[in-house]
Amino acid sequence: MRIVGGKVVTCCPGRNFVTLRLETEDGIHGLGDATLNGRELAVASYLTDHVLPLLEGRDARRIEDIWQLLYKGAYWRRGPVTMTAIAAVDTALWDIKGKTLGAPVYQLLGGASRDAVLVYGHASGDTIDQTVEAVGRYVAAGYKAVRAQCGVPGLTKPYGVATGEHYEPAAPGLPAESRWSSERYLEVVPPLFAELRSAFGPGLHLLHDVHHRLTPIEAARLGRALEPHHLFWMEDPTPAENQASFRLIRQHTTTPLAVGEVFNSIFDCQLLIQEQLIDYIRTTVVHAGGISHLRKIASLAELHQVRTGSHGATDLGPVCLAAALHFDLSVHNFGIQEYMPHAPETDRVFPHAYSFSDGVMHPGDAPGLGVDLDEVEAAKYPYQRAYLPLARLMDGTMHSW
Ligand code: KDG
Ligand code: MG
Repeated sequence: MRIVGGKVVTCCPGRNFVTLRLETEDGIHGLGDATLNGRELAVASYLTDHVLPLLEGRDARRIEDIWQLLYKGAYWRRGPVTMTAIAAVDTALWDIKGKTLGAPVYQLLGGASRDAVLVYGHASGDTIDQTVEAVGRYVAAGYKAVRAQCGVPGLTKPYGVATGEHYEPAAPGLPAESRWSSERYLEVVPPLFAELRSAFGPGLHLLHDVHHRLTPIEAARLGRALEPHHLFWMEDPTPAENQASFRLIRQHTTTPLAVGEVFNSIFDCQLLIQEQLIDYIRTTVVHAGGISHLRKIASLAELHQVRTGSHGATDLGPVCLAAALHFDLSVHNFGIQEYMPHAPETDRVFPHAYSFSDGVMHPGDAPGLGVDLDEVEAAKYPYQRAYLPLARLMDGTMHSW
């Protein structure tokens, strides 16, 4: 079954998405998400200019071989742009294989390991009281796990606090700048989770994203302060380029740790997993080389009792969400899936079989991934340049956003 063509569709139905569509000689097509927030056109060009010419005429059934061709054959290995492009091809090929065999992708990955996929939603507020109310709305909507982010007095636009109903950090135009103080932040988070635990009792899973802002010793202090409120996880407590820095955090706290949404290969998390420095690995399909590579990460993690907790913010397109759900349903050491519903116009561009109900999701049983791309609808929403914000310390020093 030869690949006879492909194209990259870039659109902005509420936010930017880049989607790869591969065509085979027998008329079956497959989709892959290729969205890299704030750097979308780099991946679109990588695919159009450098990858599609290599795929023409190749056998679409040889998913692993094509993966290795694109990885080893580029000579320049890894990196978010390369790995997002490879992920898009890999995902599209799994979609094609599922459609060809008339089976949902999770059946090809070994079948369901569970009934459905536990997801967590995003609640936030400017104050602790508002955040408690927001978490209450998620509980009322059926969520069994909720991430809570709260405003910090004296800081404008801290990470994760929504201005509307849903949090969307990328904004049209050039990047907005915000100021950051770890000292002020560290005063707010422990009382927030004390309030949440007393309001909702022990049954609700509570999560928090530090978003790479703390030093290892500050993160250790926060983890320890949060221990009485038994979080499901504390995410990205410090930047993880230096994986060994997690040893210090781990020595000082039993709060579970989740890391990896910015990772793009198994080598980014090898030490974190092998030394059991984390509890959840957050790599996801679109940024970590597709379903094929994510399964290898999950297999390494399984050996060390690390579970998966894939990234699932709105900048991961519906094709990635579907692929993540097939992966989550099938992999043995699944932990949780992040879920932020997309805008209604996004859902119109990407009709899909996946569904949410009572705190869990299911990818559906349509052949392949169960997502389509309505190109007529997509054409109504042309790409708009948008960036993630920047963060500086109170004295103006550039910090991690
Ligand atoms: O594009 C960046 C977002 O996906 C990221 O900031 C969201 O940290 C995030 C999360 O945990 O969803
Ligand atoms: Mg995060």
